[in-house]
Amino acid sequence: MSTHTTPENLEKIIPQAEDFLPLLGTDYVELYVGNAKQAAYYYQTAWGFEPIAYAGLETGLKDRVSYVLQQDRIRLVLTSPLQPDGAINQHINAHGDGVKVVALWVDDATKSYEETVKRGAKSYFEPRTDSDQNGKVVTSGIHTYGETVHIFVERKNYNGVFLPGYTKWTKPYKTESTGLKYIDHMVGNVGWNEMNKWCEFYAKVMGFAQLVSFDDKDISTEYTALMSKVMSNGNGRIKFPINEPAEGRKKSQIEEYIDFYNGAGVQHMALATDNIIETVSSLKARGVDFLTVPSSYYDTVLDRVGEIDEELEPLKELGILIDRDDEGYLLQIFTKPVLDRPTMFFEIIQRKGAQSFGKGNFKALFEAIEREQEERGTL
Ligand code: TYF
Ligand code: FE
Repeated sequence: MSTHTTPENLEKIIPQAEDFLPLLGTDYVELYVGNAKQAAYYYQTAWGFEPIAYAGLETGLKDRVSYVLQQDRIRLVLTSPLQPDGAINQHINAHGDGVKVVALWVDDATKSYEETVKRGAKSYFEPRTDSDQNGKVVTSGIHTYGETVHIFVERKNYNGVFLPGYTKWTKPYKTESTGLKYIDHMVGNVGWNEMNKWCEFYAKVMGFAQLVSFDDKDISTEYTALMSKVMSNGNGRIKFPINEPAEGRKKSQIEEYIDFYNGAGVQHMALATDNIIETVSSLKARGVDFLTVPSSYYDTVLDRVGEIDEELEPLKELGILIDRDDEGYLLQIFTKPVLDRPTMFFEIIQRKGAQSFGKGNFKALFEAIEREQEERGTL
């Protein structure tokens, strides 16, 4: 690990006055999927997201449908095409289900567009204003790695359910939340030797700073390797680690992703909880599959991380991993891929002071991923 800067320090290093792209948070994450109705059911039932908004045939759309679900500050949009051809079909054809849009909540979507395009961002769409009886929303978009895009959302003059064009959507049964609060970080996998290019994009075009860097020495197992740098925006609310494959004795998990996703894309979303034991117990009870580490991990973990508030037994039972840095500790666990392709997965994270990413768990985690790769015959 070469540098470690906390979000608090970052605010000092990058004075707000110089932040040309102030980001208020993640506005939503949109996935293009083959069957949005069933994906919405999965995120509602298994993950505890609540139905919020809908757009489709009933609202006048002819070619696509979108469902919006929310849990605390996490908002997901699931979009499917209703006709052959077009950008959504092409995206699904190339990648399978996956994240198309990482939307960022801003105060000024026009300025966000101008400042980033001026610095070299490739335009996805120019600022546009949409309105309905609830007010108006300004959006604009730029491209990032692969076919993924960032949309800037300015909603200060809007009080509708989601965006103009969407109608309120409810279901006759109530979803029990699983205690997920916000998106802690979103990780991109990029191709061979592309990590630095995309980190520079986040630095130069979006004004992000590098928080941490991991090289293949930090994170290689006996077989596979990867490299990773964590980029963060000025106020530390948005953290985007970028991974690239590294040469190892066998196929890197990042290469496996790139092969199956057919290019760069979002690898995992880390969702934060205040009570990881309850959250993971409830996700497991609803059928979400997690990676497991050998029980021997728990024989020595407390020697490594020291005292923690939680009892070790339930953590061991659930397979939750623990790591510590100089600011505190964190608890984390990773799902298996949530799609048929070994592409996207989720991380559940509870931070107890630590602002790092679980470096002490990398080896155990990557070995768990390799066991899955082995079963798939893709190692
Ligand atoms: O986001 C992170 O950096 C951690 C660790 O393929 C990680 O969650 C890094 C790479 C990877 C899986 C997990
Ligand atoms: Fe992560």
